[in-house]
Amino acid sequence: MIKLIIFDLDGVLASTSNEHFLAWKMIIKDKFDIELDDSVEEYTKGVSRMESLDVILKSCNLEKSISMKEKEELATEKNEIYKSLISKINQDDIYPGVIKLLDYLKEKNILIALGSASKNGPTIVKGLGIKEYFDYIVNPASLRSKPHPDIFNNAMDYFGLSPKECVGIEDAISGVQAIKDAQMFAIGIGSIAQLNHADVIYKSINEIDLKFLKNLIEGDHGKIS
Ligand code: B16
Ligand code: MG
Repeated sequence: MIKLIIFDLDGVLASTSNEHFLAWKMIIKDKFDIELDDSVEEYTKGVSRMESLDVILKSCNLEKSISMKEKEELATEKNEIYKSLISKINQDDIYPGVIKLLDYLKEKNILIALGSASKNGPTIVKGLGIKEYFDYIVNPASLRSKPHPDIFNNAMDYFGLSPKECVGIEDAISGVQAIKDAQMFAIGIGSIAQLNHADVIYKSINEIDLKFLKNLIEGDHGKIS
């Protein structure tokens, strides 16, 4: 019996993963005149701001030439750009199907948590107008980033539940790994090629089959679409 669903934010509830990477692209172009390759984006998803920066600097062969102080400045500036890119975020930015799914879970008395690596998570769900749906928002500040399971375990522990009672929904390879390492059921949102460790994969949240979800919630994990 499932009692808690833990949602990732960027790339699951809204397209804010695009703004994260756009902000990185802008700052790397501005500071180093380098065009960041789009293929790097996947490796920045679900990981913290500083870890994303490490991935990016490595992809540009810059990791050895930047001091810790410069890294902190770059990360701060990236966050300022990101915040300006999402400053007008509102209900129109919620992915199709999200509200229908949240309403369905509320109707079924399922607990809802936000399990995002983003320190901007609370501001974003407020801007999207969906903050009231969440029974708990994980504070990622002192937790290890995905692919470590800490963010998902934190939500589970808050409610005193076991992994079998929790489901995680993620768009990132690192996020699916984190859910599986927390020994929870993983719903992947995105491509089968990238998220093949998930227990079930949908192209978008709008495609999650509510009949399947009902079976999952009631304990029948066998019916995978
Ligand atoms: P911030 P998620 C993650 O959010 C993003 O996928 C990742 O690209 C970003 O670096 C991370 O949040 C930290 O975000 O700089 O706002 O603290 O996908 O776990 O919802
Ligand atoms: Mg994400």
